[in-house]
Amino acid sequence: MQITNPGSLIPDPGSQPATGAINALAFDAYGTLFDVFSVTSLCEQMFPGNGTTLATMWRAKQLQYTLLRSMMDRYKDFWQVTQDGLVYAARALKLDLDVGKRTRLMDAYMTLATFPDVKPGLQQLKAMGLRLAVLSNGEPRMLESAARTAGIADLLDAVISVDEIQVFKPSPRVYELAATHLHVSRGSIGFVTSNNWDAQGAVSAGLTTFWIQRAAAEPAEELGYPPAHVVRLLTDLPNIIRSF
Ligand code: LAC
Repeated sequence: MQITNPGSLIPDPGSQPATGAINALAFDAYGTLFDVFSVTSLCEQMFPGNGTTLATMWRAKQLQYTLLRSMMDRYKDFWQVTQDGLVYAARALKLDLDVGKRTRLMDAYMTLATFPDVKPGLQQLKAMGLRLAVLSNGEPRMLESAARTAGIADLLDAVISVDEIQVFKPSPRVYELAATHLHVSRGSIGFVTSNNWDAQGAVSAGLTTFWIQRAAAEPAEELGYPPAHVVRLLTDLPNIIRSF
């Protein structure tokens, strides 16, 4: 017997699972549907010359804190982790983040801009009869607010947050939630994300996965579970799904 994934308790899918019809799609939120860097202009307005650096470090710290907290088994929700990342980034850059500025920047996270392909892509997929959901690290109120602002709330059958299991992606437990909430078999779900580490987490957990490579120059992560399906836009998905 060949041991393909020593040390892991989850079965190794080896490559993408055999694909049948896709009946439901679960989407990552931040970076996939909502543009986390739409806060950059507000960062720049508050801290001229530092907007891009602050927004970039803020996002990096936010993600790092999700990973650290999952490893420490010390969950705090994504709102808190996002705020902690902002406070750290401002301190590291020696920026004076008073309570008023912190509140305005955090509020901006509730109403992030949506990528232009998102609404038309979701509309086309919905018209094909697919069940659609968000599956995100986000805290439920943050996700619902961003979805409402984007005008996509009515297109979604479920907004699934890691909050109910108190562990962040890429824990395999998170990817299990999609089948449970959408009442479909795991094999008929497609997971869609622009975060390559998230895509590899989903492949490792056994999901058929689509990577939206939003930046052409972005390389795939070296994690060993590359998604087989790579697209540039949400609107590329209907044709691919039809071919399954
Ligand atoms: C999310 C982050 C990982 O929405 O983008 O889950």
